[in-house]
Amino acid sequence: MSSLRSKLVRVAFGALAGLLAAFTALAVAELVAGLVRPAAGPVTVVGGAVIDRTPAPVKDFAIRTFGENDKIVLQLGILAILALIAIGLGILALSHRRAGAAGVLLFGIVGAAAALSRPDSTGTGDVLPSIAGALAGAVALYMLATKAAPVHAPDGQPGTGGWSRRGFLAAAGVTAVAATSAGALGRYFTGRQGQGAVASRENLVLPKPASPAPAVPAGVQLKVPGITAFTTPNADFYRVDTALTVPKVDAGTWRLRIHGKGVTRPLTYTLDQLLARPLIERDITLTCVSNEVGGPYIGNARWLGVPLADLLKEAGVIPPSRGGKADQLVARSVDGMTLGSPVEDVMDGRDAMLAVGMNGEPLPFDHGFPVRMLVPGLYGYVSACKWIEDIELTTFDAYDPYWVKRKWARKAPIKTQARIDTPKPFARPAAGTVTVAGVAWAQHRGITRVQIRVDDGPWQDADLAAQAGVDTWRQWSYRWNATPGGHNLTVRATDGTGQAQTEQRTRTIPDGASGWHSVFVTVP
Ligand SMILES: Nc1nc2c(c(=O)[nH]1)N[C@H]1C(S)=C(S)[C@@H](COP(=O)(O)O)O[C@H]1N2
Ligand SMILES: [Mo]
Repeated sequence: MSSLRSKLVRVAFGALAGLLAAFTALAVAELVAGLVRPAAGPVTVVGGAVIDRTPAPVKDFAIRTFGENDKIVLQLGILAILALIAIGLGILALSHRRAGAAGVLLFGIVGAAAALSRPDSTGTGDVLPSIAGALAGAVALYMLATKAAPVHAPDGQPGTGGWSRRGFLAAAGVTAVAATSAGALGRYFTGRQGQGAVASRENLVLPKPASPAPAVPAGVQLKVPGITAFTTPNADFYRVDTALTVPKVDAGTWRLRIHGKGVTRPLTYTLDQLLARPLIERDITLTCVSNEVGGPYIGNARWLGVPLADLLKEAGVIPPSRGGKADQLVARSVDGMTLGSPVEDVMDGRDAMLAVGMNGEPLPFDHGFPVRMLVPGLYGYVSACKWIEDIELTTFDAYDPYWVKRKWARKAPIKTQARIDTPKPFARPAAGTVTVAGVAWAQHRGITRVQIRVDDGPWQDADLAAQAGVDTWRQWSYRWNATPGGHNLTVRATDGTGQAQTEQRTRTIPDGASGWHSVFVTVP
């Protein structure tokens, strides 16, 4: 056998040893996480730590480019980098076993540090998966590298291809099987913990609202092909959060604590206690501050929930305008996310709520089961805490929540926006009457006017669909007499205070994108 070929085979085996060691490390970490803390799996904590440190423009780019797949892309990226490093360590271990194994251990330390840095870290339990995984991976690499070491002839001369391929492959096989079993067992434990939550959701019967949603006027939904549905089905509702694994909270053990500055009666609620209260049902449109002009991160649902202002009043909270000391309400989720809303907005009579139902069913896990917060008129990151478990009254001076620490605005009311849903950009509608249509929103102020401009022509009033309420988006349409050629269609809205939507384009950071949406079409 040529020695070059035998060298290549050894390098390939080194790479395989490295990959198997990494696989073992991840699988054992998965097993330990499954036993102690599912949210502390190695890829989850490293991914989470990456998200925490991602600069806002990059995060925005990722959301825009990969949309709701951003987290899958991130996890695949982490795994790809890990695989490359593992291959390198495996080849290194062929000549320097100890160094290779030490390299694997180093990754355990990185993983442990990432776990501790997560906002939902609870301490030592979080570092165990990474440390245990790294130890197992280091042992596996050391052992496999030993098997791949040349067998020396009795006279001290390296034997020609004398190391035992068969011995290596047998060890590799045993490692692979053991690691796969550990990983599968870990998945099983994690899954079993989620099952309690799944069952608690399936068994949850939502009470009837004491205050049902006001009847929606018949004309809220235009019959224009291509226009967004007035009510967004749960399965289509946009999702934006930092959670790499969606928290699966058991409704039976869930608690909500209300405490902090000016709270004279700190209280802890169970879900049953909340459900026993008079519930309200409202149509509310939720929007993400990361939504670009014309973007998709907006949805409208019928929410069922507990009026939040009532709970706060019972706890003794007084709004700042009546002398209350706390001006910021910080909501905290089970995964450590923090969101801050003005106490004044929450208590000014709008339908701020702790939602338990979404379009007639318990909240989907993706959207915050068992309870999330909603404040009509505010972007999601300053109001819509999913998987909420704690409400703390404080001040804007005293505390900056998660996104505010990352340069987003402390206060962020939703900006007036209009979006053209049809025709689509670069569509080729036939000459003659073309229906231009879409949605406009200015939550808690309402939409009173939408105008369309063709090229540089005059602004023309669009026809407004019926308005369900000031907290929802409103559909509009415009019959355009399309003439051959390329045309730019631009839309702008006016809110219920009479304020016209600004033309000035801004970025999403720090407090939401502004500017007019336009679409270019060609009439053949
Ligand atoms: N726990 C938690 N709640 C959260 C977030 C999050 O990352 N974690 N993201 C917020 C943001 S930025 C938005 S826009 C809304 C999105 O809610 P949705 O995913 O149900 O559409 O949830 C908010 N609540
Ligand atoms: Mo958001």
